[in-house]
Amino acid sequence: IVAARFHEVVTTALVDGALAASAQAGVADDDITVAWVPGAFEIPVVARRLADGGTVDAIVCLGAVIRGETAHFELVANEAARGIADVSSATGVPCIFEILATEDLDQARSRAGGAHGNKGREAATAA
Ligand code: INI
Repeated sequence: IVAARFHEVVTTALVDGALAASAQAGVADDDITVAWVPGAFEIPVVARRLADGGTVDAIVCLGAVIRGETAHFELVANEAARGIADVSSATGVPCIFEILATEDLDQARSRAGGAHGNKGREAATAA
């Protein structure tokens, strides 16, 4: 799991969901690594490092990008998506993309253990 600290109230809930789903699927705690990065923009470089290490079967990428009043939102969301897809295709290690991109914090929270489920859980299940 590579998770961004930015909007940590959301991303910790995503990580919790991913860990719970992994445990339910029979994955041992010792077989899971959780790497925290500052923001979604930094997820691809750490995912690449893990993929190149050759010790992981899949990488679950978790983050939350929430629209602000500048183009920064688009840049971060787009580059994270592109970077994660690049890691997958370059290394052959499946990288699950679950970086929430929402208009506001409420929409993000509802997808991190709220009314719309927990996307971290879905990501780990996909992995
Ligand atoms: N990072 C996020 O994970 N989510 C955001 O909403 C966000 N916004 O909007 O600024 C964000 N920015 C930080 C970015 O990911 C990098 O950490 C930063 O630019 C340093 O490279």
